Amino acid sequence: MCRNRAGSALVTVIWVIAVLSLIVMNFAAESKLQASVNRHTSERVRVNSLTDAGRVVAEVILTDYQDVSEAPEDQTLDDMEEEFQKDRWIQEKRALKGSSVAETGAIAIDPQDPYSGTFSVRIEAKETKLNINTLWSGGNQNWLEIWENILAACNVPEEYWNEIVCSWNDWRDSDEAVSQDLLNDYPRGEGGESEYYREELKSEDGEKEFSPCKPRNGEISDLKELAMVKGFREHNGVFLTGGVINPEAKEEDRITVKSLLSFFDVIGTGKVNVNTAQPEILMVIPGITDDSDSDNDCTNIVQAILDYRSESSAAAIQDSGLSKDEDYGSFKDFSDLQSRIRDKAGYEIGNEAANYLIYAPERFFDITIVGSSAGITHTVKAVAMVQDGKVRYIRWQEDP
Ligand SMILES: [Ca+2]
Repeated sequence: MCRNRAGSALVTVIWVIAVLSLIVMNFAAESKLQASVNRHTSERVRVNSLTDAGRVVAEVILTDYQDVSEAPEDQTLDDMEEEFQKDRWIQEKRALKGSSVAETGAIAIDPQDPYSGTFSVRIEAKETKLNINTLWSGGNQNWLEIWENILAACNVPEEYWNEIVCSWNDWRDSDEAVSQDLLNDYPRGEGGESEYYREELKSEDGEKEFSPCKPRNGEISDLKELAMVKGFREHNGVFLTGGVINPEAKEEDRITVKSLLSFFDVIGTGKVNVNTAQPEILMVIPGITDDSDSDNDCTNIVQAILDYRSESSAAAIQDSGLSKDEDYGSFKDFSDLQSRIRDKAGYEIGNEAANYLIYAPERFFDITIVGSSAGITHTVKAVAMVQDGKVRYIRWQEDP
């Protein structure tokens, strides 16, 4: 009896010790974890302040980039240094004004301290591409012509055209009627509505599977969504990204397409800024593009636009006897564009182009800010609007 009691006391003591040591072990593990959480939190706070710094730089560039002058041709290193001392972001402002894109590269917060972290900023003007949400049967009048121009410019074989355009139209329109033969000059093909997307589908090569989904039946807010759309699903989405559609074919039979995505945006009026858009975008605009009824060559028209809108070609234009003030620089409006290209270069821009062009300085910008410290990266993707010298954000995504 007595022995039994002593035995059970011993068992109790052993249990208490076991429980206590478990608690101690847990406590030790937790404080170790807490230390690592603290470290992570402080790094996190640091990268957040890096992206904050990037946001401030983006706003500094955006607020007055329109006012900077082009760099003088005979600028010396000393001049550049002097400019840089006056305005740290002069190069980025010029780049944004001249080519619609500004990139800072990685900037160290404290160049003396390698652990202080870096941030980088990239700004790209919007309205230099076409808003795809406007290119459907309820949108722009010449939407089919624009699609044909883009598909041709990307070298997409004609057998795919009708299916791509019908599928996009069905994804975008609110009804459930399957589009057919929108581009009836080309081989048949059709779009797809809910019925098509109801089941899991395999891509042509049987590799990629598409989960059941529903067509958007409205505006899309991210171009990535196009990868789900019938027509764009072909050949693993190569029409969107660009590349070879038949890599298995012999080299001479391979077909390379350009990225359709490079023509599109999801924000904007559906018009592009004639003063900043890239030549390949201008070439697909109705009225500028090749027209078989006239002798116009869109390459020449677009070249003339690029020559006239650029201040750096002023010298060449002056050599041709035109006065500097009125003949180069940004186009003010459609009649300015039409008359300068007609009178000075001898090419005709069709009136329909007026529906697709804007002339004012950009208002919308894509901004990407990356902060990086001790292996932790924080990315912000934003869309900003600039009005009356103020920057407002219409979209803000952290670590998208
Ligand atoms: Ca639909």
